[in-house]
Amino acid sequence: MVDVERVLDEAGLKNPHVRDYVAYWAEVTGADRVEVVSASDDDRLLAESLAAGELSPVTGGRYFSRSYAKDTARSEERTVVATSDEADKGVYNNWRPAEETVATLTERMRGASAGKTMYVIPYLMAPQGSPLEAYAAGVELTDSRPVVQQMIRMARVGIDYLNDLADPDSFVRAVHVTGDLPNLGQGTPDDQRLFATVADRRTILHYGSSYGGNALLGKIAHGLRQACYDGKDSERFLAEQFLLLGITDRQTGKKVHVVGGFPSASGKTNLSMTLPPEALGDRYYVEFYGDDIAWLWVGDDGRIWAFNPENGVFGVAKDTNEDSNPTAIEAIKEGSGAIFTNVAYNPKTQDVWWEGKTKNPPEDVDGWLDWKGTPIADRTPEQAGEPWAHPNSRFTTTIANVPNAAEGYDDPRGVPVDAIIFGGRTRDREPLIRAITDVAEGVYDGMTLGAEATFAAEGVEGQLRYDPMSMRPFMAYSEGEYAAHWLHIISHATSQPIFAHVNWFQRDPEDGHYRWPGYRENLRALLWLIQYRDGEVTGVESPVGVLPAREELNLDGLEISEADLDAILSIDIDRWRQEMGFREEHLRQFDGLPEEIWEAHRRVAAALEAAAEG
Ligand code: OXD
Ligand code: MN
Repeated sequence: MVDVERVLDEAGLKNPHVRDYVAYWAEVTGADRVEVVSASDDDRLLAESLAAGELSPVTGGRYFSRSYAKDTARSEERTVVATSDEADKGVYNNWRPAEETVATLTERMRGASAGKTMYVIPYLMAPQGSPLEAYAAGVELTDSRPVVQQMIRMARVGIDYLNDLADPDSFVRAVHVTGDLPNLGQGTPDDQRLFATVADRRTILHYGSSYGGNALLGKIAHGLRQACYDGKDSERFLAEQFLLLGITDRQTGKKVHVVGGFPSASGKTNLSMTLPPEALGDRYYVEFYGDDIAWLWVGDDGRIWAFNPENGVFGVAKDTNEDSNPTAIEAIKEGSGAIFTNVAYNPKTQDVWWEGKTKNPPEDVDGWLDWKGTPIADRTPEQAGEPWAHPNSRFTTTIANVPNAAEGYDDPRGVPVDAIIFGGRTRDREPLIRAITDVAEGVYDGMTLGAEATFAAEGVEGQLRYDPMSMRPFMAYSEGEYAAHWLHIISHATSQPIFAHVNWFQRDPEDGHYRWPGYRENLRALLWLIQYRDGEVTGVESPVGVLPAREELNLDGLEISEADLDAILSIDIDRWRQEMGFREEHLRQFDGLPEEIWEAHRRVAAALEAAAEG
């Protein structure tokens, strides 16, 4: 038996509730050792992991890790939200009763950390001193040392965050047990993995994975799922899978902040870290606050305020390069301490590579191993086309490494939000940007957000996979109540942000080329939005919002054809009418959707019918 009391005394961990919690789970999991960690332990833990072969060195003080081959992504089917109130059941949250979920997980975790160390990670998902601090503290217990290193990059980690809580019992209890990965039946009917947020007990129990998205409990389980629940329960805030960025106009001195939700693979990380287009670089300065999570609340001044609860970036490596995201490349360069997971690795040169890092893979394949550890040189001709890196391979780095990180990213007051944008991935219907000033219509737009199914097999051609507010995998309670809570929070603001829907992905049906160049140029759409909000331009009314008049969009230094510009600054009424039918079906799934949302839907539908009649 570990002498938990002694370990906690030695670590100076005084909070009695935390002590009881650690002692309880040390006993259940049967860990051989308990160790309390802080960010200052990073170097020592890295050295231990290198010695143990859990990490491999990458040039310039960076690291590589490879996870078990069947454990490389979040598992949405195995992820549940549990509470004691069945009314919390939604369409997407895989609701389960709290009691039996805790019992099942306690049994799975029993003795499962035998022989291992249980690390105690006190963390805060907020800048210290923020008005939402009561919802931000947590303690993750994990039996994986690489999870500790990732948490140190992704959250504020240290014992002081726990000893000085206003309410010493108000911390999230987050337990991560890896389990015997080769024997968990991943993807079979007897899958043993289970990832539960027991939201009304503020307890997170994740069993059966060491992949970051399942194992870094501060990020997705606490920062999104638990906080989504707490925000509603307290009626104080929204926790969303949103980026947060700032744009400063050096000419006028005006600074604005934008938050935005984008379904996976719709360019959220790239936009969050964007630089201004080359030709506008002297005038505008873009600052990074966060790429994945924002908590939003109404400030004393009646505006919506936001911060990013994270302290790092857990980004998808694929297609990250000097053109798509130069700031990310800078944030993971030598000296950054970045950790790469499931990329291709070369132990001889201590280099890493992923698809899209450079146009072609390294020419000299000597030493290169694919993400499974198989030498590239040994590939058969049939295997030649297989990716070197896993498509969900990742980099983990702290925000302080991002070159355009905002000076105020750590400010506990957060920043005022000027615009809330939603962005899908749509080839033919969504214009470049449409502004929405009505709050209910803005929330309605978020509830009908989606991305085109990537393969025809995933859905009907032209029909979206809906992902309300980009929260589909993180929704903690029912969608109807979720929409009501949004309306409640936003309409309490006396000065409301403008909403908009953006789409960088329209294509020419003839040859398939993207009509808009994307990446840095996307800032042009946001600049128009702010001008529209400030009454500097009038835009063009449409049934689905206000579009930029072409002369209003700043196109300095951009080459784009007239045909492409026409297409992205107009709407296809017939495709929109078809979409309204899909939306109706989608919204009907949700019990208790507020009448304001249905009214918004009917208003848009009626405007489209009127436009069709001409
Ligand atoms: C995600 C992530 O899976 O941010 O959404 O990692
Ligand atoms: Mn995410």
